Amino acid sequence: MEQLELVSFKLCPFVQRSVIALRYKAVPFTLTHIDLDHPPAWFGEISPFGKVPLLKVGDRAVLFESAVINEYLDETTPPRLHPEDPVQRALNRAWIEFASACLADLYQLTVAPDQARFEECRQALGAKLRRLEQSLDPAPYFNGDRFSLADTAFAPLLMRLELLNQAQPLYDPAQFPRLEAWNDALMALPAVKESVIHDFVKVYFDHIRSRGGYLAAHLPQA
Ligand SMILES: N[C@@H](CCC(=O)N[C@@H](CS)C(=O)NCC(=O)O)C(=O)O
Repeated sequence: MEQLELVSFKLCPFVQRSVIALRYKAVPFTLTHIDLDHPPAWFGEISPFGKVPLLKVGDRAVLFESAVINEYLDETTPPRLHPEDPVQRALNRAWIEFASACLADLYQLTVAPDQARFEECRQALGAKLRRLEQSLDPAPYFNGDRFSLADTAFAPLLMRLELLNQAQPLYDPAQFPRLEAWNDALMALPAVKESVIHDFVKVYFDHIRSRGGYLAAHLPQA
């Protein structure tokens, strides 16, 4: 198999999706972190959107977009994580898009400059989480017993939500019992636990603080 190099930013939830897939499949890869505030020149040359993740596949190609990268990984390395049934697979792809929209809301929430904007983002995210809670019944994973690419897409979101909610209440966990149980099942997996840097919480909170938004002032001191 060709060498795989994942180009990453330490806190990126989209990169984390691929790290989880790679670790779950026990596929060897290297991880190259870049600073997105000061990206190296080579990154601009190979990243069409100027975004991570990128997956370098030997000397053959540089793949971009987390959903595409994970589909490639799933087509080339066992075990198969996408469902076999085409309808289920299509639904999984659609919910992966939904997870990306939730991540966008969460990001906006972390950088909201004032309370009004913060509240707006909290409401938008809350509405999506309610939708997710009502539409799905993960038991224990998105598709039941079998861990899937949809789980790799939601795990980074659920991980950040729990961390932030412990620091500054954003929602009432009692209203999201299915998401809570799903999160517990995901966080128990080594592939998920080992998908972030060892000092993730500190680096994540420091990053939010460095953005100086409303949430920054409400996080506990490091
Ligand atoms: N749709 C992309 C989103 C990736 C994304 O937003 N990555 C962020 C980091 S978490 C990024 O590279 N941002 C840099 C920028 O927007 O300039 C994917 O799924 O891969």
